[in-house]
Amino acid sequence: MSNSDTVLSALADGVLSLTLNRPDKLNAFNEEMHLALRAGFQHAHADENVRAVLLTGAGRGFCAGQDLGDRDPKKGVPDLGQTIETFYNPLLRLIRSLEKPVICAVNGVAAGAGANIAFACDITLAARSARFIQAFAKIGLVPDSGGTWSLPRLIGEARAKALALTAEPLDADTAADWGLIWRAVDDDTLMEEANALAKRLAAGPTKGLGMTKRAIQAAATNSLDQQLDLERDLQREAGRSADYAEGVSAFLEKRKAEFKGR
Ligand code: LHQ
Repeated sequence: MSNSDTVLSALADGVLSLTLNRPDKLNAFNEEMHLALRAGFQHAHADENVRAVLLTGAGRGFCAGQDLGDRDPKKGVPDLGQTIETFYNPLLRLIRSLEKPVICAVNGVAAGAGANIAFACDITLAARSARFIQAFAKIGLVPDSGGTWSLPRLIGEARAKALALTAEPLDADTAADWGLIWRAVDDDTLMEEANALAKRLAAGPTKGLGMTKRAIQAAATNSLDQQLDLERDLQREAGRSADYAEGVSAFLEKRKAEFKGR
């Protein structure tokens, strides 16, 4: 994994905690942080000891999107498509294709790509004081990091367009009411709740949870017939897993299941 201190990384109880760590810039992405976060998610893909990921930010912000200091137009016309292709799109694909739960704890403001990365995670909690801002409109850009895909799917076109065109901040409670995130919680309990959730999921039947994630994501583009076929195929695979055998045995023996993630 990366040695950069722009992303703090720790593995405990099957949870890989990745903490964006440029607090003086509200954890805006520079190239080093991009590479470090990517390395963290690549590690999560490769290491079977990682059974859940918890993404959060250090300091008072979650992530303010791209570091605009790195993209000063006075230094020449930039190719932002290249930035997207090189950094954001691979990150989004790593998060969505990871067949393990990704929990996001939004500890403060999430702006631009920072907001849309939070929406791409599987279960997103936010501190009640956090705000989500589609800041792109303020600087003449288009929502990226999957925002134009996830926003209309999660909250419908009317709300998606209003957020994206106005760049008005959305508070955490409303984000939860609208279904953009799972839950808004009191600021001082956010990390406790997020850690407990991540730990619980990391002790779960990882293979089955991963396939559940895959199936729900596939529903965005599948017909009902395709989805029914996918459920059949995934259930066949899940039924062959050691965790299924353990889950059923534990139920019949009236004891707690000890899942191994296999
Ligand atoms: C920042 C940033 C920041 C640098 C706060 N950069 N320093 C993809 C492809 C390529 C290029 C473009 O972008 C993208 C995707 C994107 O993400 S585009 C959207 C980029 N992000 C933004 O436009 C958000 C810019 N930030 C803000 O609007 C505000 O900072 C928010 C609303 C996030 C927070 O406001 P406040 O709570 O009032 O904090 P602040 O503005 O005072 O920021 C604190 C510090 O963080 C400050 O530095 P300073 O040295 O003055 O204390 C800011 O300059 C710095 N900072 N965001 N993106």
